[in-house]
Amino acid sequence: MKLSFRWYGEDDPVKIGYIRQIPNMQSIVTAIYDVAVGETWSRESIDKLKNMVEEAGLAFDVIESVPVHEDIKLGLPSRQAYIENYKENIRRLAKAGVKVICYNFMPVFDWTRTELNKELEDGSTALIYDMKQLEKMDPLKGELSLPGWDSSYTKDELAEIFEKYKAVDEEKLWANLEYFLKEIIPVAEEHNVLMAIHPDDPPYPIFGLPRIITNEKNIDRFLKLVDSKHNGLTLCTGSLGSAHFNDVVRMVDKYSAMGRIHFMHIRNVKLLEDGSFEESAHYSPHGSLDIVEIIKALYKNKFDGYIRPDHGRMIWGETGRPGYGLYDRALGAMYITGIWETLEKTTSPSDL
Ligand code: CS2
Ligand code: MN
Repeated sequence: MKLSFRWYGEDDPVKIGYIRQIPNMQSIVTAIYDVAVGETWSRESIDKLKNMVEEAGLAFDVIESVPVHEDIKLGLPSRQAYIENYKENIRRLAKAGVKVICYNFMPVFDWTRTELNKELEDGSTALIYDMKQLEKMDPLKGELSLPGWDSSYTKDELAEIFEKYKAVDEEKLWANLEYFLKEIIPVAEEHNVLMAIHPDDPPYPIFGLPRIITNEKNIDRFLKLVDSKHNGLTLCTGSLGSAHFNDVVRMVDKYSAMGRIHFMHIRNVKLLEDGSFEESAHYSPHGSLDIVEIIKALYKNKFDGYIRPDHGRMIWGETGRPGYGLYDRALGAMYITGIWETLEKTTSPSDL
């Protein structure tokens, strides 16, 4: 496995030099943030980013994300131009040495939470998702906006997009995803880039919009749409693990054995009975996921892709981007490394 860390570029309050100081850290996971969704990324800005990462002594080999334009998800005639741009981004990133591109296919909204600073028992704060709160949320009204969302839409534009999604049910979304994959995966194959779709977070429809990368049955279907290693997964334990119906250890074992996981997001969540959840420390006893069993499954299958600690809590008075402070993610990185080192020193993959 190769340990990596998400960095939001020069404006990130977490300095890249600090990331470098985390033991065993190898790669930076980043993106170009000042280009509108669907446009091409300039070669100059890709090279500039690559240089910053490499000057810090880290590798520039994972991009999260190259976002997918809404017209592609909606299957509109205008999608073709955006797909061509997407292919061009794959080519340009491959040329800069990128090995894995993470993306998602969630209509309109990326990860969704109901509170970003919930104080936990120990005084740390975390992102939470409360079922009852969510039922009361209406993204078309009020000022609601989350850091994972594309904030470039006005309320009127958002209302228009919702209107367009009325014609897109789950089957239509599958068809649009298949069309997209059949266009881009051959380009990824040619340039030796591994595409890695991120599951929907949380893994079920919200606000009446369809979501399909949600459970084992659907991920099986996804992998068959284009049966190529280059059509792979970002397996986000926290996203899949925030629903009772997903057995995350089983999914990690199954898909890593198939060689289809290229990128792991390791996050723990405390899942409550009604489906609400709190993001927790990575340490297994603090959440509902058994991180040791998850890493064992990867080790057993000789996983050699990238792992990054996903969202962390805010601890030790840190302020910053929700979920993306330095300290708790650094603790997560060391926890992952510690489990991996223990396995390497005590266990052979074939014993598992
Ligand atoms: C990330 C996602 O912060 C997160 O939870 O895992 O925002 C992720 O970057 C996207 O869904 C991938 O396209
Ligand atoms: Mn994730």
